[in-house]
Amino acid sequence: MEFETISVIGLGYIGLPTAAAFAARRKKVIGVDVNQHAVDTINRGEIHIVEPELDMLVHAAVTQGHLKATTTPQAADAFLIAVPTPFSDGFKPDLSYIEAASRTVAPVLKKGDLVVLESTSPVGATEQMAAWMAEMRPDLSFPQQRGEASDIRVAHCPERVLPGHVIRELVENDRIIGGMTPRCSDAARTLYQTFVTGECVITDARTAEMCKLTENASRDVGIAFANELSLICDRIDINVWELIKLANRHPRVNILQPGPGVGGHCIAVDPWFIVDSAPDEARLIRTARVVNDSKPHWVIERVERAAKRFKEPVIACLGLAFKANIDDLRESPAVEIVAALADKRSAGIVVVEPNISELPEKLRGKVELRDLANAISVADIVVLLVEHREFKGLDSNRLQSKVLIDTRGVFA
Ligand code: SAJ
Repeated sequence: MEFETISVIGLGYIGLPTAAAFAARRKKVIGVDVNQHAVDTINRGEIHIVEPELDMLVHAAVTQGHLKATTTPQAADAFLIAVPTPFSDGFKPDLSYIEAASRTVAPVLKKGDLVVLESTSPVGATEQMAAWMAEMRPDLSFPQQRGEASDIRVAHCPERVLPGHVIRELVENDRIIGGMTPRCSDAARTLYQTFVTGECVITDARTAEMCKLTENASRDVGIAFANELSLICDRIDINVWELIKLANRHPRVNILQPGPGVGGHCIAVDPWFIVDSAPDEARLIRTARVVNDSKPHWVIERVERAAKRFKEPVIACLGLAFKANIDDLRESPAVEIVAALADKRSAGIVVVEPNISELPEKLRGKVELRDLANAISVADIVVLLVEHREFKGLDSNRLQSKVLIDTRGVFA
C-alpha cells in the first residue's frame, strides 16, 4: 500500500500544514483550493495565513518541487478533505463544503484510492461523503458501513491541532483513525504514519467523528464553568483569577480560564453537532454553549457602564484575535465586542491588534487601528480582550489613571 501522490483539498489552517508535512517527507503533494489568491500565494512559496514555522515549511516544499497548488483536483493515490463545516440556521451542521469537495474529487478517483475526511464533522458525515462520491461514480465500489473490500477506501481522521502549535502537534499528537471498514482504517493509518510520530489509534468512522466533537465539547464545558465562575465572583466581589489559582492547587481540580467568550471555528461550533444529534440528552453541552455565547454581552455591558462615567470617553480595545498570539479573527468574541461598542458610539474606539495590518471589514471606518503605546496614551478606558504577549509586557503603571476592564486576568 503505497501513497506516492497525495492531494489535500482545502488549503486553510489545517490543510496547508498537512500538505506541507507530507511534502517534507518527499511525497508529491497536490494542494487544491477554490481560492485563487491562496493557490497563487502558495505556488510562490509563501503563505496566506499566520502559523509559526509554516512559512519555512511551505517555502521549502514548493521550491524543492514537492508541493504544488491548483484550483482543480487531479489524480492522486490519497485525498484528504480539510474544508470548513460551519453550522447553518438553528445550529444545524452545514455539510455543503464537504459535499462540494467530494463531488469535485469523485471524477478523478481510481481503483485503490483512499479518501480521508479530516474536517470536524457530525456523526454520519463520512458515510454521507462516501454516498455522494458513489452517486457520482457508479463504476467504482465504495465501502458500506460493515462491508467487504471496495475499490475506494474511505476514513475519518479528525484533525486535533491547536492553532499556534500546529506544526509540532500535527506530527506529535496521537491520531484517531476511523475507517468505514478495517481495511480502510489500515490504509489511513499507513498514510498518516508517513509523518505522524504519535500513535495512530484505530476505531470506526462514527466513533472517530464523535471523538473529535467530544474533545471540543469537553473543553467548551470546562471554559463555561470558568466563565460562569467569573460572573458569580463579579457579583459577590471576589477576584476570580486568584480563586481559580487557589482551587487549582487541589490535586484533582483543574479549572480553565475565564475570558470574553469562546471564539474560533471549532469549540464554539462542534458542540452544536452533538446537540443536533441528540437534542434531548445533550443538556449540559447546550447550556455550556449558551453560557459561553453570553459572555461577550456581559463584557459589552460592563464597558458601557464604565463609559457612562465620562463625557466623551476614548476606549482602547486590546486584541481582536480569537485567542493569544495568532492572527485568526474568525468567530472572535473580541471582534464581536468591538463591533457592538462601535455600533453604539460614533467615535472614540481605538483598537490594538499586533498580528494584523488592516482591520476586518466589519470594523473598517468605525474604529481606528493603533499601536499599543498610542492607544494607551489616549485611552480613558482600556479593555483587554486577548492576552497577546505584547500586552502581557505592558507596564501596569501606565494603566493607573485608566479604567481597566481585564477580561483575561493579565493584570489580576
Ligand atoms: N479559552 C478560554 N479559556 C480557556 C481556554 C480557551 O476562554 O481556558 C478560549 C480561547 O480564548 C478561544 C477559545 O476558548 O477563544 C478556543 O481556544 P482553544 O485554545 O481552547 O481552542 P482552539 O479553538 O484554538 O483549538 C481547539 C483545540 N481543541 C481542544 O483543545 C480540545 C484543538 O486541539 C482542536 O484541533 C481545534 O479546537 C479544532 O480544530 O477543533
